[in-house]
Amino acid sequence: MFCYQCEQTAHGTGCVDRGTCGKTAEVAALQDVLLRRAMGLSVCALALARAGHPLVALDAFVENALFTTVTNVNFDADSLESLIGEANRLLAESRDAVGRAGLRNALFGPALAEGSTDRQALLVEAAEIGIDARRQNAGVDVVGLQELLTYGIKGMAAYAHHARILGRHSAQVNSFIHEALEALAKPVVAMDQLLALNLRCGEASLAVLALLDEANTGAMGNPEPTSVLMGHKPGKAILVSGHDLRDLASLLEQTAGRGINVYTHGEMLPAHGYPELKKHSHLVGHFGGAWQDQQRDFAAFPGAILMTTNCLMPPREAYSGRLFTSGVVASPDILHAPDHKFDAVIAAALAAPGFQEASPDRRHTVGFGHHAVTSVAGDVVAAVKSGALKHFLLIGGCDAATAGRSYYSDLAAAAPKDWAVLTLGCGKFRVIDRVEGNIGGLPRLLDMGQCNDAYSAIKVAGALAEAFGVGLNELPLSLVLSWYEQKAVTVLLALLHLGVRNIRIGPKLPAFVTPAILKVLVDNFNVMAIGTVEGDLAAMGAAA
Ligand code: FSO
Ligand code: SF4
Repeated sequence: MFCYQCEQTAHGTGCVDRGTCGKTAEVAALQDVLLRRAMGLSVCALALARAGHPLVALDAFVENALFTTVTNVNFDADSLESLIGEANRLLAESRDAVGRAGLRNALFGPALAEGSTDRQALLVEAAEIGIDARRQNAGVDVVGLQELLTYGIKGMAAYAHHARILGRHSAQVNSFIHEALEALAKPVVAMDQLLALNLRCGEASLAVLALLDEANTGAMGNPEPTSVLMGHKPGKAILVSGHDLRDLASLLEQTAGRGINVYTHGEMLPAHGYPELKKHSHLVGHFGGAWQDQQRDFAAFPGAILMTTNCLMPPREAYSGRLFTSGVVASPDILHAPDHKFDAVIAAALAAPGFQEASPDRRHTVGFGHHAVTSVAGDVVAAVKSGALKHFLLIGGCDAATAGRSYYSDLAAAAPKDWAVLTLGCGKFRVIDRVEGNIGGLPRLLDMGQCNDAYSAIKVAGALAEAFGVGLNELPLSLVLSWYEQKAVTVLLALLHLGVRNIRIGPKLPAFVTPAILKVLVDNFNVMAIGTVEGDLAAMGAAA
């Protein structure tokens, strides 16, 4: 195997025997093959679409296949093998449709794959298409750009999946995913073409963030500032982690009146701000920290646990019997709750002891999405004009266990008292409790939501730029992002598409960003690695 798609890649260069995430070489290989099948399906879909016969039936499958290969989503070889079987079937059907349309000549590479499901044959195929083999043929820079695009569309697919289960999809988003996969199916593509595709991926990424915002707020209402208990109450309990609001909504409905309290974990914390979720009085609080704390948090949680998306870690025995996955998440020997039906989760919660006592009443306020913030835009603009509010500092993205991430906590704590701190993604757990006080009636810390709610930050920045009559880069706004997995790539590409400059990224730069790729990012966008807290704050303040 060779995988360097996330920040915790071994030695900062690549996982080769087994993933730091726990992914086995076999699972990595099957994920590579599944991605290759998705490329084949996209070649077919585009051949038909260009001839005026769109094959939209493939869109959802391709999204799910890509999402399945995101870090910490699927550790289960058997489920990957059955997805590959389904892909083979869809590919054969699609090829037939292409043939019937007289377009067989448009097919190439992975679209022509015969598609075995024999495990050994799949492992051999994986070795031929993997990053190692491709780097030998095309070089590290081309493959680096191919992978940047791959990770961009993996994140897009995850967000598109969430939007789709809430009833929204976008032809623009799906056709870009197909187009990117078609380009990735070609053995060699020129660097400048790959660069252009990556920038276009930013445009499509912005579209998918907007789509998911529409889906979430359409189904759940606009988030509103809400004080959340960061602890627990006595009683039976279910903990819901991941990003899938639809799963949480279904679980809340199915547990109504059952005497079970529901808690959020990790990236589910912002759910408390949505009117359609917070209306359930048994959604009582948030338990634990970010995803990388789950082995400690889940072991300490005396109820059932539902993991709706990444980031899943290999489960510990202490809680594996009361852990459930849903959606595209899978892990060997962990029960899966299909189709938003949670009877087994509820039974496990009732069988577990639950909390005996109440925790201290620690609180955190969520719900500062673009709707809430722009509705007080007048106050914010007045605070800036009066000099009470000097700077906006966005500290967010995805968190992980790797060293160097205390930078984000220290940065938040050291930010001047006349700076507002915006946060989002699971990176927020680094800044919660580090920023106190209010400016102009607003709290200094504004929690905007999940990682996809970077869209809210973009909307707010756009509204401020308009109010002050300046461009985004002229605002007193600094972006300091933490990255871990592929959704962070999607968000970064969306920001670059908007022309946002001077973004700081850490705790270290991705392994797939070669010096040549970094040079392009620096020359065009002045993207930079995080430095020291003091140095970065001084530079941000001076640039304001
Ligand atoms: Fe975090 Fe995981 Fe939301 Fe990521 S929970 S790391 S960017 O999946 O998606 O922020
Ligand atoms: Fe390694 Fe990350 Fe790939 Fe897992 S997802 S194998 S940790 S690079």
